[in-house]
Order: sequence, then structure tokens, then C-alpha cells
Amino acid sequence: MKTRALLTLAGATAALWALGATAQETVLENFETPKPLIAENAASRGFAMDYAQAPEPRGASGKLSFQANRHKWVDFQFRPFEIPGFATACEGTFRVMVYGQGAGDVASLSLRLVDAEQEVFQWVVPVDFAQDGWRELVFNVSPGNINGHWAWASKNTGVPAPPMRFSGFAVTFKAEAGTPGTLFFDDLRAVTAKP
Ligand SMILES: [Ca+2]
Repeated sequence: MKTRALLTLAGATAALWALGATAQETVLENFETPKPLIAENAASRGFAMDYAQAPEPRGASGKLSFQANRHKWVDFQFRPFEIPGFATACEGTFRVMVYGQGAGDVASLSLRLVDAEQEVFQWVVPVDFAQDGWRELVFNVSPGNINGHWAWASKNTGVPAPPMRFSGFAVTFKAEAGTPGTLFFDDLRAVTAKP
């Protein structure tokens, strides 16, 4: 039997849907209530973050505008927040809707998590935004398929130390990148094993 419950998490409302006996999907962010963002080096790297409607609106979305020729990557970075299901493990699937507008120069998106020791881990998915529109991106996250890690503090072990917190997305560009574009993020969900 399907069940649905609501819970309040760090001041935000997250919804839980049962996905059968073993997994659950949690809505982490629908971008309707702006959260503090970390705009580190935004001006020098040529990007800006905002909350706005996409050309095909899903309510408000996270908006990342970029000039692809200014830096090899840019990011949409939250102040890290806790993720249900990632308190004691680093294992699950993240799904996010991304709208590309003039974003044909984008090569990949990375999902970034921060662990208890301020170590950052990323998982990369190649993308094709030659045509404007929404895509659903799926990031399968586990300690065995990490695509990069580095230290915010001192620890850089390559081994996630839960609890994991959600940090944001990084965007990399093709070698021939050069044109400005925009990505909109919406409906970020985490699928994890039931506790
Ligand atoms: Ca939304």
C-alpha cells in the first residue's frame, strides 16, 4: 500500500513517498522558497545565481546564468543541508530537472555532497543541451563511483564520512565553449533505502 507523509526538515517542507517496500523518494528542493546560496568567485568566473521562472515554468526554479568562456566550470551552490537517508550512509540516487537555455556548450553536470569532515565528493553526468528544454538528470551516488574529491578543511581521504549534506551542482563546458547560457534547476529528489 502506498503511503504519503509530510515532515518538516530544517525549516523546509519535504515530502516522502513510499516506492514499494525497500525505497523512498524525498523531495529535497522545489526552489519555491529561496535558500541562501554561496556565490563564491561568481563575478570573476562569470556566473550569477537567482530564483526565477524557466521559459516552461515549474513554479520558481534555481537559475544559473553563465558566460562559458570565463572559467572552465561554474556552480550552483547551497549552504550545505542535511539529506534524509544519508545520515549513516552515502548510497542512493538523486534526480533533478534541469532546463537548458542556450546551454549547448555545457558538457556535464556534477552533483556535490559534503561529509562530516568537510570533504567534498562529486558524481558527474554528461549532458546534451543542444536543444532548449527540460531534462531529468539521474545521479547514482555511492562510495564506489566517486568522480572527484577534495578538502574544504584538512581531511581528503576519498572515503565519505556520513552524515552527508547536499552542496550543489557544478557545470563544466566543452573545450570549444564560448557562448553565454542559462540553466534552471527544479524538483531535486533523493531516492534512498527505507530506514
Ligand atoms: Ca519549482
